[in-house]
Amino acid sequence: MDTVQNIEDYSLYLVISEEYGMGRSAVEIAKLAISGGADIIQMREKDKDRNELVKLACELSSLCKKKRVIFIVNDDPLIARESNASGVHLGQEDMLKYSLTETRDIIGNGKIIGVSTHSLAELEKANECDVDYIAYGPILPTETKKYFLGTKDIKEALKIAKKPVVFIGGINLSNLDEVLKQGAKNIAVIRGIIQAEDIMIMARNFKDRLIREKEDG
Ligand code: TZP
Ligand code: MG
Repeated sequence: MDTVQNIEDYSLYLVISEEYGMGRSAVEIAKLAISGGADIIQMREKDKDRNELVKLACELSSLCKKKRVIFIVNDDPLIARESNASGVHLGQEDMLKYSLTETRDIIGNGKIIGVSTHSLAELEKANECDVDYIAYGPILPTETKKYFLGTKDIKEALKIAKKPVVFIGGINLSNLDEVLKQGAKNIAVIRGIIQAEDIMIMARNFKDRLIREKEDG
């Protein structure tokens, strides 16, 4: 069995959707971001068929394994298992299709389950479930969602969370300080990194800032 791993504080979690990558492939984006210091890569592809998803997940999974980076598959525990990913990330609707019990049965005990939450009530519920981390957001305006919760929720979320929280939504290098000032320890990013001209340097800038926060508090 794989060793149990979970996300550590001050992790940089990159969510990859090729459609936002300005023509760059998910593998290319992942390689650059890992060179820059990304700790976790999630495959979040909404426009691919199952065969394409499995193929890409297997490629990303072996790349991440080589680089000792956590690899998470979005939406589908079966694809996470088929690609030997580190874990799976489920949205609130995904959990209607695969309960957390089924998901655990599919991916196994040594693997990571993360869930999306969009309110403090959802976060409190996730606290009591078999999940390893909780994503919370969108905390800032993002093109992906029609609303945002605001960075003031960060402190509140951390007060009640019993698992690592990853904050997501609209985070970029310019607002990262504000997000960290509110106490965030882990952040997840799509556009702020994958739309950078130089993905490696951008990932490195994010990671350096997280390391500084870890060292200086
Ligand atoms: N869940 C909440 S916000 C979001 C997801 C998947 C999108 C985050 O994308 P970006 O580009 O970092 O705002
Ligand atoms: Mg989903």
